[in-house]
Amino acid sequence: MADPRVAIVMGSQSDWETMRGAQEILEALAIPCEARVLSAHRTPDRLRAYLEAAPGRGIEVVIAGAGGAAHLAGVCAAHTLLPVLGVPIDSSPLKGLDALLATVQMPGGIPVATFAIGKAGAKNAGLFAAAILARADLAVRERLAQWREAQAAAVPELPY
Ligand code: RP5
Repeated sequence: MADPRVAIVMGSQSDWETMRGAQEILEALAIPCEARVLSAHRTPDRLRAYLEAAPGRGIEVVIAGAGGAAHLAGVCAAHTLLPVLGVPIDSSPLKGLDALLATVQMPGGIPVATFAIGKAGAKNAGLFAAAILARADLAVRERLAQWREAQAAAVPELPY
């Protein structure tokens, strides 16, 4: 298998059901990726070591999904210059609104690109990672264009 170009990290195994949406889209676009459970508060040392090694392993984009007081994406961004795409997860009693605010409201200086709460956010983060790679990778750009065309073709014109 090719070396992963996109890292999908999440705070808990319970986030996988949502974050697999990012993996599915990257697989559909033939972009190698890997998924890891790395918590900003439960496994901070493991998270830091992973991020520090990521660029040297060929990782170009980090997708970070977390719920609750979701500091994972911000902590990822603090430890790497790679673009970090944050996905708020609706795993808490506040149904992801807490995670959305925690992820999107980064103080100036350490940016996190924040996506929609839940599965749509995970899917779009995967597509956005592909768009980043497509800037310098013609083959990815062509596959992304084909994917968009197929999506458009699958939308019926009539509502009934
Ligand atoms: C966050 O707490 C995780 O990202 C997850 O969304 C949430 C709940 O985690 P578990 O208690 O299910 O492990 O850190």
